[in-house]
Amino acid sequence: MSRTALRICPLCEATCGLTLTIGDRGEVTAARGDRDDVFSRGYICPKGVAFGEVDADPDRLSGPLLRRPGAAAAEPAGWDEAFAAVSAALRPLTERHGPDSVGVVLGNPNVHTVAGALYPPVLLRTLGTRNLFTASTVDQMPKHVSCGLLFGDPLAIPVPDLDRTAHLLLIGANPLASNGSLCTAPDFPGRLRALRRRGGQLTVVDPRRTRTARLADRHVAIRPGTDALLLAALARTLFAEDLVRPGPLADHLTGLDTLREALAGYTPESVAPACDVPPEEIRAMARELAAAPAAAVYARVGASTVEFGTLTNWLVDVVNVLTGNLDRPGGAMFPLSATGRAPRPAGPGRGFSLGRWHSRAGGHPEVKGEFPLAALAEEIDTPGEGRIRALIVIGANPVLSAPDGDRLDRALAGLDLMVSVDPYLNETSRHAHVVLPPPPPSRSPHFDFALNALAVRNQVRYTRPAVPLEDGRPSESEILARLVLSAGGFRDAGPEAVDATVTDDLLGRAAADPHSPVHGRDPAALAALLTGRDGAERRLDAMLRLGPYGDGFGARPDGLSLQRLLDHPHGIDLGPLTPRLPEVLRTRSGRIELCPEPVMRDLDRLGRSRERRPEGLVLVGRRHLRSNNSWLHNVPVLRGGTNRCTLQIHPRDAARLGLADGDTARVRADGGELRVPVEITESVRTGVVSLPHGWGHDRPGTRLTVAAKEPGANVNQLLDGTLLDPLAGTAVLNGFPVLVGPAGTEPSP
Ligand SMILES: Nc1nc2c(c(=O)[nH]1)N[C@H]1C(S)=C(S)[C@@H](COP(=O)(O)OP(=O)(O)OC[C@H]3O[C@@H](n4cnc5c(=O)[nH]c(N)nc54)[C@H](O)[C@@H]3O)O[C@H]1N2
Ligand SMILES: Nc1nc2c(c(=O)[nH]1)N[C@H]1C(S)=C(S)[C@@H](COP(=O)(O)OP(=O)(O)OC[C@H]3O[C@@H](n4cnc5c(=O)[nH]c(N)nc54)[C@H](O)[C@@H]3O)O[C@H]1N2
Ligand code: SF4
Ligand SMILES: [Mo]
Repeated sequence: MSRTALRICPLCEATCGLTLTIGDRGEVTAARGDRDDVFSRGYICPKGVAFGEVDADPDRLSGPLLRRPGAAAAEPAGWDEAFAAVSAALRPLTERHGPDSVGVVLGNPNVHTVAGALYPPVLLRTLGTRNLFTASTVDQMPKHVSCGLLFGDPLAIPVPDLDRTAHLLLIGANPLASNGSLCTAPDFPGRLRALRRRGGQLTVVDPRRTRTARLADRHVAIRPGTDALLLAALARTLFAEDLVRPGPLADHLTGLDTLREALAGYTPESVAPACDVPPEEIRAMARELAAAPAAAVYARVGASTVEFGTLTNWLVDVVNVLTGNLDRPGGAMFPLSATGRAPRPAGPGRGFSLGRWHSRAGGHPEVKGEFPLAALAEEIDTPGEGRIRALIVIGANPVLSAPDGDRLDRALAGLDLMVSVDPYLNETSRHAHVVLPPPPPSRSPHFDFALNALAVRNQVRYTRPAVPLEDGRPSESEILARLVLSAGGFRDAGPEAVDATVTDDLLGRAAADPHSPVHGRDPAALAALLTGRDGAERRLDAMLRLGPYGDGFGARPDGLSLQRLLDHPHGIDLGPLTPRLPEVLRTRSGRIELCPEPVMRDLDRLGRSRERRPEGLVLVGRRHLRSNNSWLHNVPVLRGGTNRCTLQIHPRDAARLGLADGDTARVRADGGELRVPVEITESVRTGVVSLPHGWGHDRPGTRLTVAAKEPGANVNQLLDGTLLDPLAGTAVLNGFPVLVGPAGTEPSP
């Protein structure tokens, strides 16, 4: 007899509620959209439909792998043996070489797991290392930096109020393939169509004519890497044409006059040649934004992993401010998540600083406590004291996702200890001495600690594991808690001690906080009130109850708690986004700081970039709806069709270079050379070629049976890791120069 179970989809940022059908043996036989889900209302995409296949991939590891001394490859081991091996290797290393000898790498799936939200902070505190690297520096770090500087909090990220806006200017994002990012919106495509239906306008800025661009009223096929110039000219036009209307925001701003002066030179004429966008079109875009009753500018990966990523993201919110659209319905608004910080009186905060310390080998400034992922290899392979000798990798595949995977691949092979928490033996985890595989998604709980803070509607949902764990198999939370123990934190204690310590700490701070609803209460008595089947659930309960909508442990009886969520399996709607200024601000001035000093310094570099006249080809990425970064190529139902690793090129460029459709092209850049099949298409503009990332599954020693059959090429091997946005340490993955030509000839620009 089959049954059904609810499960929030962990495969992208849209967080759709799914209804799974579970067979006798606990296998997922079908997945459909949960029509009663308060947020996703039944929406599902092909990846969600394939949940069962993703879940049951026979290449998923079912138990730990351990490389025993003298053995060439990792072999199956028991859980206790695997954790004992980690402790035995880790402690002598840190005692001898200090805490920074252990590096930590966190990848994208950590924003989609309960464990990834709850345990890495404790692990990092216990290790005491400054060598943290995450996928943020090949992704959204420029947004954290610009929001940190503007609003004083790198996590205060405004999202477009998609359902109420009248005008969306969407830059370097393709939600029809990605389903959205830093903007959690199940059925993003449907929400864009609804915008058009209610008479709103959609403008898309993208060098490719994507499916999203085809939906737009206006598609601007910009030259890659020049969006900051375009936005500077938009802002300048607003000033020049007296269209600046901050409205009520005016009370919460500093730097408006400085900004006007700083941008005065960015006339549409001065940026047009670099952007390849006519000055009149730039003026029209500015006027449309200013005229819309409510408008939002939103930019993502194609405007983040670029040379001026931080400036671009800063200008996005500058334009939102200048048009009065920040923090107003239909504009760009700050979500309020159920596990976020409860609102408190506004006032000056501690601000956000960059470069409080620097990396050992490359001297890179820390950003939000991290170093650039592009600099990981040099921290391992540059000899000397302080070098990374042990690495803990949680849900990351940097050999494919970061620049110069070949160098990182060699560096990983030289580590004294590498631990991977990963379901697959892939390009990165094949180097691990210990692989600790988390259970598949059907056996894991789901709560969106990170993504609810980026959602276009305030809502909260929790799903318990749809299928119980097999006996003896630890949850990912337990795996990470036991890693914390291996790092030496809690003498002889069990994994539950990790959660208890964090919870006691949280409740202790709340009880001491005069703004908290539990101020003055006994933390131990509060702890005794927590419910939940395990430490992770009790932590969730504590966060919900102390959060903005919480029951305050009885202070607000109808407020949220874990039990309330369990009583509402399809979720609880908390309403549309509401204005949060000035409470959300944490700058030292207590205002929006429009002209932060690091940004002002980088403006010169942007200004000078107008003088360059790029002639050769540049490369940009792309995503496919049935793919997800590097790790879904092993699922047969998600492969094939248009989901292929091809070099897209415009017919005119192809003819110029002597390339025919289906030919093998040679692509070369500073970091290396690749051979890939050519796909001639007018969907990329001239001067631009496009190659997706996450491919290159041809390294030996992996267990990716399906992916390895058609491995594709690793686009990031074209990069040598030196091209970074200096403010955010984020790798330039879009808009870098390449040489291209037919196989057997010298490639040319
Ligand atoms: N050229 C180019 N490069 C890019 C990008 C690009 O657009 N162009 N995009 C960048 C972006 S936006 C990102 S976010 C990064 C992503 O970079 P990564 O996070 O390094 O890459 P993923 O492919 O998401 O790899 C995630 C790893 O997690 C494992 N995994 C899957 N599910 C789970 C789970 O439940 N638990 C755990 N512990 N592990 C799991 C997978 O097997 C895989 O090894 O790539 C970046 N790289
Ligand atoms: N199906 C699927 N969904 C995913 C993922 C996936 O791999 N597959 N990955 C997930 C992750 S980790 C993330 S971060 C999100 C990313 O979500 P999105 O940001 O929507 O990602 P992309 O689809 O890569 O869209 C980036 C667009 O930027 C364009 N672009 C490139 N360079 C430039 C430029 O210089 N200027 C402008 N204006 N545009 C440029 C590209 O042509 C591309 O269309 O997607 C998430 N969802
Ligand atoms: S859109 Fe994203 S969250 Fe929704 S079903 Fe597809 S992969 Fe899952
Ligand atoms: Mo990402």
